[in-house]
Amino acid sequence: MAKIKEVHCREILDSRANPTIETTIVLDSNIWATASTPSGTSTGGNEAIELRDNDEQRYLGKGVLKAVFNVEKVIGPKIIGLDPTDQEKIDQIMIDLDDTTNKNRLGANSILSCSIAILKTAAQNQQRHLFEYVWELSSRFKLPLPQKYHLPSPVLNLINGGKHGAGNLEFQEFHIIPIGIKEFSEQLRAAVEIYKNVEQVLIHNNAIHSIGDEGGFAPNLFTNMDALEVVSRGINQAGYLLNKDIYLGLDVAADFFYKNSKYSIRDRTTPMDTKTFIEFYREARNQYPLLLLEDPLHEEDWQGWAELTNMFAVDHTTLIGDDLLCTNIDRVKKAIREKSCDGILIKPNQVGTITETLKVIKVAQEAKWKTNISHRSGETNDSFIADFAVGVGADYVKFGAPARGERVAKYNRLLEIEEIIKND
Ligand code: 2PG
Ligand code: MG
Repeated sequence: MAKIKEVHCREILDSRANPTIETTIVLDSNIWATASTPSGTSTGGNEAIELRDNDEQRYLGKGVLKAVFNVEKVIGPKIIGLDPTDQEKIDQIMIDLDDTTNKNRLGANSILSCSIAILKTAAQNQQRHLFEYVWELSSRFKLPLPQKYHLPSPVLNLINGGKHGAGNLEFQEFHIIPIGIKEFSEQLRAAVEIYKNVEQVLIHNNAIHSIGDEGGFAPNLFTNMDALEVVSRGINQAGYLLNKDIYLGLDVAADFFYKNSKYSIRDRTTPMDTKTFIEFYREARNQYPLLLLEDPLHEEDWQGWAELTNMFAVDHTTLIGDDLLCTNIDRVKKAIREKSCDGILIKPNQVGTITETLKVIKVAQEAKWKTNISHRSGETNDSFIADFAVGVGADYVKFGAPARGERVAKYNRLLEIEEIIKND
């Protein structure tokens, strides 16, 4: 078996003009692969730490030269000579080297770029498709995989608010989920047609303001609920049926507008306590049934989460924990015990290694939760998470709007995987 021969790392840029890192691993068979790490902005309080230089003289403090150093000089020497198929062992070496609970010594960005690059070189060395290799790894980790490969349904973010949009909406993401359409390529086509129609609806209403971080429109509207109305009209205008072909979803990212134990949004004149905000959702669901509802409440509002999950179970709305869970196994186990949600957003950089990510997915799948593999708002053109989602048998993927290079790189890779699977 080939061994790791060289580990290189460099500072590159992400989609928001912030530096991030890219690691290249070379094997003694001269096979090599590169992986880069994304970066979030609406981050949960329990995420692993992304190491930045904080040197105001470079990139306004956002440089990542320390992380580059950690990959090349701290991690590199410890993993050179190792077998790249030994994912768990190598990830554990990095976890031990870091030796903190939140990766704040070496940085989750340093560690994750190595963890993914190792996986990619191993797959490449065996001349396997990346998703096939991830599937094998998932079986090694005893994930309850489906019978055969299937494409996850895309959750596409057409309107951006909160920290991602320069418009006036507090809710962060307004999704369409074309789950009523069978083939992935047709789901993507529908999403594009709806995206263009949503743009027309916004232009017609003089509401277009700008494009948000994830490629969706960032309008000024009277209320957050109006954005769901705009998306519904776009679906209709494009000739698709709401709640038959296309379903709606939200990432509320409620931490953003939670202050002094109250939720303040433009839909109501006064700030709401948890009980009143749950009532708001109760009314909203009659107008707009949702398939997925992510982070509807603050990440420490555990009691409220359990009440909402219970309330929405009858509607088959899945409550997805992102900031609530942070791909963190202890928080996931607590949420399973307390029935706080029934779905999880998976972001490898919230935890820092592939091994830890797979362990979290396993626990979530065993609890019969829905899994949604997600990009970050700051992305690169690395399409790894598309292969990863297929390889772990995920239900959904969330890669943003069907626009902008760093978003479509991932959707386009799923198109390719769909073709590979069909022809097999
Ligand atoms: C989210 C993500 C991705 P960020 O909240 O789900 O859409 O945003 O990467 O900024 O945390
Ligand atoms: Mg989120």
